Amino acid sequence: MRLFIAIEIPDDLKKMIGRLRVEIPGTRWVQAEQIHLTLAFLGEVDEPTFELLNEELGRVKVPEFRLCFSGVGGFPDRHRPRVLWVGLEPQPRLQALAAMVRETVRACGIQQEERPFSPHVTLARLKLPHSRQADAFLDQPHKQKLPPFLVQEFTLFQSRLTAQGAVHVQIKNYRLAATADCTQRRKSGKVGT
Ligand code: 3AM
Repeated sequence: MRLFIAIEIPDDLKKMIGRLRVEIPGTRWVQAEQIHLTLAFLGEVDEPTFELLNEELGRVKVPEFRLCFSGVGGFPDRHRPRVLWVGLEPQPRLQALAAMVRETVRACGIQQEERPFSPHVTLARLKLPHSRQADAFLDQPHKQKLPPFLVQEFTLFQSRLTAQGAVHVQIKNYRLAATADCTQRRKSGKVGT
């Protein structure tokens, strides 16, 4: 099974993010329903490792937290973008979650890249590295348009490679630890810390 671990984005936000799409030559946009925030990419995992991983991921306990989107950007950088993304405001609990997830994955014998975790939601992949339209897209202020959301779980996904591209299937959700501040705010209809 080809696996990765990510934070699922609420459906209404996926739709809003999907609407950031513009016409850029040589660009493959991520379909709105597939939009996610990757914590770790695992690649092919055999059945015994999967069983171990499933058990160990259940032990990852970070308190729930709120995520706020920041502006758009490009990898490797905005002047030569191969990937367009929308970033997230710094959130120590997100960094802690990604570090624990990656450590758990490593402890299960699955190699992880050494590059530091750089929180982003991939919007599109570009085959042509430079275009006026990509420049214009990256110059737009998207910051205020996306509301924050509460993260209460993370998800193990299978990525099935098909002729139409990768299809993501949820395998299992892992709950984060509830916090008094988030619970209180949920009751009052506000989004938590
Ligand atoms: O969410 P993003 O776009 O950062 O690029 C793939 C996507 O990340 C990444 O895993 C996420 C879910 O598909 N991915 C795919 N193949 C990869 C690989 N061989 C990979 N990341 C690292 N190494």
